[in-house]
Amino acid sequence: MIVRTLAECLNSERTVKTETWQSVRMQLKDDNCGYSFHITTIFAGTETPIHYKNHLESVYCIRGKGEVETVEDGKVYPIEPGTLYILDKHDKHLLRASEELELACVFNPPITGREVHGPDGAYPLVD
Ligand code: 9YT
Repeated sequence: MIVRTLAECLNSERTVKTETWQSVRMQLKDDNCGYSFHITTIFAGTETPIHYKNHLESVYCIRGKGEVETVEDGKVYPIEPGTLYILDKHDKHLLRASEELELACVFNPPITGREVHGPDGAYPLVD
């Protein structure tokens, strides 16, 4: 079994920060489970364009307030504590936080830990 705490992962190479978000990658590919697990903070008042062309992702809101817009159809879905959104179609989306969002995220295939979003909002597929 593997046990980690958010606190110990925070002050380590598992934490990645950009202008609009910070993510703590608590579980990665090298844990050999077929998925990765992240606690992501989206900063208040920001919009992040994202398109995970090579990954499926589930995102559960723990805290905060925001919305996600799917670019193809312009639909806007509110995000509040208890909301889960599932990017089952590699949906291109815009993630907005009106209040700071704390999100629990799962990726399949797992992130290796080195990725930052490319200019197209995607992560490259490692393998
Ligand atoms: C909200 C969201 O897509 N989080 C994904 C994880 C985060 N962007 C990361 O760890 O790179």
